[in-house]
Amino acid sequence: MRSTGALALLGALAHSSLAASESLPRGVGPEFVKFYENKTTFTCISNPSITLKASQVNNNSCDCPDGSDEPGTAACSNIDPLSPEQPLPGSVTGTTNTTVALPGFWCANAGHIGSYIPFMYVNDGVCDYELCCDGSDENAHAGGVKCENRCAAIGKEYRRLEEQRRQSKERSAKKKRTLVKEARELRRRVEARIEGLRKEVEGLEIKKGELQAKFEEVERSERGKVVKSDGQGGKLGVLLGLAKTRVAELRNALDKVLDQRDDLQDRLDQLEDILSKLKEEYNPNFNDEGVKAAVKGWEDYAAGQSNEKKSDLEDSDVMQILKEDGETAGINWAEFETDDSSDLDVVYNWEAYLPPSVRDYVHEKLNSLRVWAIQNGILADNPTSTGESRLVTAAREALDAAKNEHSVKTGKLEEEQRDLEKDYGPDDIFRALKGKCITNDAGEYDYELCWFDRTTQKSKKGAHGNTNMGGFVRIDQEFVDEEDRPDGKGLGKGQRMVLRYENGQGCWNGPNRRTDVYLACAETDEIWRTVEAEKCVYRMEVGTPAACEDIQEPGVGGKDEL
Ligand code: MAN
Repeated sequence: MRSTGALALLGALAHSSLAASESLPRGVGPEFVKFYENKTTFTCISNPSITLKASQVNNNSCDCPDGSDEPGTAACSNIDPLSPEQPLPGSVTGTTNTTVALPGFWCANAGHIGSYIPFMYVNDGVCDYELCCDGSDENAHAGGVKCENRCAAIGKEYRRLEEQRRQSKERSAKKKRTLVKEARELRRRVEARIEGLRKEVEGLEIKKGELQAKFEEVERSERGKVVKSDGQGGKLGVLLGLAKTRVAELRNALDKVLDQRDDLQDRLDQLEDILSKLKEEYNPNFNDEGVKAAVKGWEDYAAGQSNEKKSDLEDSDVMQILKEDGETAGINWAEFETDDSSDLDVVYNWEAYLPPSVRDYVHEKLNSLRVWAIQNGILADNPTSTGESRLVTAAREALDAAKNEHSVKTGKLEEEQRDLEKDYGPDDIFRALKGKCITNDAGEYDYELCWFDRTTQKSKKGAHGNTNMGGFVRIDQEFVDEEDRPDGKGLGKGQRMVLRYENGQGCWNGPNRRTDVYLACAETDEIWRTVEAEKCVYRMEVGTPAACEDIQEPGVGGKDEL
């Protein structure tokens, strides 16, 4: 057996009965049959001016410049297009300026698949079963080598494997179709949620407007209620307000009366002074009747004064009353003001015992009920300790709740809209995988890939923990060209999707970790291998049905239905 290399260039051609014809020279491939059918002469394919005798074909001597007279020997192998240094058939060789006519020695491989092998492998004493399972390449038995025809067994095994591959492809394609369906359903759900949220947000905008108007109206009407503006409610509140005002009025009046009294006392003292001086200094020898009567009157008055009883009200008592703090006037008003608990508060406070999940809902419902009941006179309004009427509080809370709900729902709506616009790959397929994780064991570490989320390096040595190798950012396309692997777990050749995961944990003295996840078709999601291509830059090769080609579903559309 030989290594592939140049052999890989060979295109496997369909088996042709023509090529197997006994009448043709050995090694002629099906597409060249027409050049060899004339039995008497042979004309060089690319040099029609040169005609040879039929016996010169396959006589082990290279007579045509294009090598076409030796389709079944290695005589012209120096211009073999299948040898690595040689040009392809139909092209002009650089050195000899000749055109290569044949692609190689044709092995018909009856029972398997016919193919060309390089002329230099013909009769070289090695059985090239990989490409020439019928052993026809060693027809001269050089060195006594005889290659048996193994095409039956090789063909059978090949067909078995081909069938396996076909079935696997079909299963992969089926899984992919399932993923596409799931993705479609997930997208539909996102769209439905967006629709629902849009309506909710619209409704909440209206509700917000209504509650805003209601709040403003309640606030306005509450401001107009004088009795309630002192921060107290109910009958006691009214009484308290009245009593405070009345006491203040009386204190003011008493204060004024005392001032007036002191004023009059001054004037009385002055008059008494004048009269007592008149009594002392008047001349009794002047017989002035008026003066005599005044002195007599004064004497009577002075005698009466000394017998008069003093008032019960001591100045010090009055002063004590006036000295009290103007606000309280000796009464502990606060005792009445701060005790604002009522039966209603018990009702208001029981909400605190509800689980948080239902509390907001119940609160909002109760609030609207309360507002309605207060507005309709069923429930008494009962101001809070902050002095705001319960009606205003309830209206404010209802408005705040609606604002809050509106902003939460708007946020959710925007999030869903962003998600809908995100690139989830062809047919949105990665929607169906998002969030799911797969892991592979790679010696020192386990590597985890969470689709559209993050990649993680998990140290098996307990102390080192997990290392973030990057968060998902986008899908790219890259052309890859890799040798096929016997187990099929490889990227192969072609355009492949690459998921970029970036901005992982910082690398010591280096960049943040990142991962390139290369995808190829496989029946199940599996990390085939993870390598650290350069420090902290990881490359994962991953198989997934999501990267498979579409195959027509058997029995759906196409010729099957005709
Ligand atoms: C850890 C691992 C390695 C990485 C080094 C860089 O050991 O994450 O993959 O190369 O850190 O310091």
